[in-house]
Amino acid sequence: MARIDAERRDLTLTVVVYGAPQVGKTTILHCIQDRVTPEKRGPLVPFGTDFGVAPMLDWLPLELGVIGGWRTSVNLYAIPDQRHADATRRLILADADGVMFAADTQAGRLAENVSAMRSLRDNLDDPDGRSRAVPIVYLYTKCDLPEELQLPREALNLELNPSAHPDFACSALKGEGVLEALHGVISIVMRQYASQRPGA
Ligand SMILES: Nc1nc2c(ncn2[C@@H]2O[C@H](COP(=O)(O)OP(=O)(O)O)[C@@H](O)[C@H]2O)c(=O)[nH]1
Ligand SMILES: [Mg+2]
Repeated sequence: MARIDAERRDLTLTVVVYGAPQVGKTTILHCIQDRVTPEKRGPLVPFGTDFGVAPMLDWLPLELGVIGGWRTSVNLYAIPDQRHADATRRLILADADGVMFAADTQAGRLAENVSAMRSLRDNLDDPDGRSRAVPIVYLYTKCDLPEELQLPREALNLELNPSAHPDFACSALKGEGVLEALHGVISIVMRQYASQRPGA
């Protein structure tokens, strides 16, 4: 949940990029890092690189400036759908104000995307099984690849996004669609906060 300092009007959000291994989560964070002026972001930090496995998470802190009168920062995390990161992802997802679900558009990766979506839902449930409605947007990644390798957006939405949350075609390598998706999820989170704290 967001950390709020009402006196100083500081708001710190947690946004998670979640998805199967190799969908491009770390590349998405690099893409955002490259496009934000250096004084508005920290370094990209990978955590848990021991044991020769992929990092348990990447962390990128961002300063968004003043939004609706609040000085707003974001802790952006990339978390893999991988067993070795189980405890970490539960902890961070429990704190998430918004999620960017990254799904690889390649047809051959559909099963992994579906499995990552299921584990996201499980991990967002609280311990007594109630699901938590966290704002979510979908990033359909690697849209720079040849068309014949990719599933159409409609097919991906049918399998992964039946509730029709906002979706964005993106290429983190080319820098397309990523900032739009980040902006999309933060706008939804900020609208939600404004409606929960009218007049704040
Ligand atoms: N063609 C293409 N390849 C990408 C894109 N984003 C990531 N990749 C590649 O996909 C692989 C996995 O990327 P990475 O960011 O490490 O995935 P992660 O495991 O989800 O963090 C790497 O070889 C990247 O270069 C993209 O937008 N287009
Ligand atoms: Mg990674």
